[in-house]
Amino acid sequence: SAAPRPLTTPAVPPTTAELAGRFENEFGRLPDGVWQAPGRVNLIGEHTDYNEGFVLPFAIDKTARVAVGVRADSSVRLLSTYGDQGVFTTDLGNLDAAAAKGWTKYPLGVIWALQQRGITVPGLDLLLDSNVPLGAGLSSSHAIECAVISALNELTGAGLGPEEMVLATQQAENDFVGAPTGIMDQSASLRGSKGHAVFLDCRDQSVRLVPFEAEPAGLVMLVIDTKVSHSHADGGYASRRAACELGAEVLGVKALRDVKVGELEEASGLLDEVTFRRVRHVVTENDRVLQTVELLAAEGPGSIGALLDASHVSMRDDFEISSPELDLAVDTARANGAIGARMTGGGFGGAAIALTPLGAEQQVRTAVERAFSEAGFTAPDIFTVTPAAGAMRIS
Ligand code: GAF
Repeated sequence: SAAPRPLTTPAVPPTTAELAGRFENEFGRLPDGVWQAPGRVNLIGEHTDYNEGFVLPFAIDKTARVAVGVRADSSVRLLSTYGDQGVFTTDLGNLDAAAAKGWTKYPLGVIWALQQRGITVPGLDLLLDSNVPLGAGLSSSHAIECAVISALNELTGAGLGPEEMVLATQQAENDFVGAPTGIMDQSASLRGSKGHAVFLDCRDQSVRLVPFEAEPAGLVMLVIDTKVSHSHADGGYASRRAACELGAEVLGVKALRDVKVGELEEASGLLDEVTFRRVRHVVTENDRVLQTVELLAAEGPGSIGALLDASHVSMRDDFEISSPELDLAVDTARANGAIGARMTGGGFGGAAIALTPLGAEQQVRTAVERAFSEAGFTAPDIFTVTPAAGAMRIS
């Protein structure tokens, strides 16, 4: 079962110049550049990505930044501003996931995935700083991977396009880190755009940027980080994925993307009860993503609350990936004025989002904090997010 996270991120991130200075102190010269990549919130479309379906995440205004300097030898030296861990040193010829400590498996996985593509990666020194909350379901690991692959794509001259970078980071996660995740998170981080959500068709990676701004609609997007860690390398995520694959196989389709809502009744007779509920979540969730995109265009953010709510219920009851903390966050936010709320990300902990009228923000915050305290849960971290730019070089 989930445990509270040990690490917290510093309240005030260092400036880019301070990061370069810290790099120089540690590694004896300035970095060749600094790259950043954001975490993400998924507005809607959960566990649909590996079913070749639709997702609607947005990049958030919290980022991982990496200062990187190329070395003349084949050493890889990794350090983070989290502080206590010191420099982790390994060699390009000896990339070993089992030996990687903590976050270092993410940059090492990216290097490995590039090598798998025949790209020659040089030895390097790397300093990481991130203010994406760790293990909160906001894609802190993909933010690191996307910052690293952006840096290495440029430093090696590999010239990969965003679709190939997405697949390389997915391979790093799947085959190096050991988490059988899809392509949503890195797509949001690499392809996000300020003021937009990323409407992604996971079958062909086509993207449409959908304007999404809460504030002009008198709303704010609150993130309620339950502080309960999750890991996609644990069994829950993999077992949900396996159930989806079984469902697709029994129903005779390439992926659950190919099943329509109107076909669910017939499917119920072919599947065992649990697999049917997993399938129903994915099929209805895909439909909700399409409805959300249409409603946003027609009526704006104030119109999507009921779809967010329905998504949460589906994850809670059919896909069974919520948690008592997430349910309490969602229910309390709704009871205190949020127009829609759902858990976001892979589940089993992490964060919920609550689309909230500006005038109700304080009431929602206070009510959720009180409810958590009364339930004996760890105090949540509640903050606002806005859709922000995707990965880029910043120095
Ligand atoms: C995690 C995974 F990394 C994504 O690929 C996606 O499956 C998500 O969980 C659930 O929607 O963030």
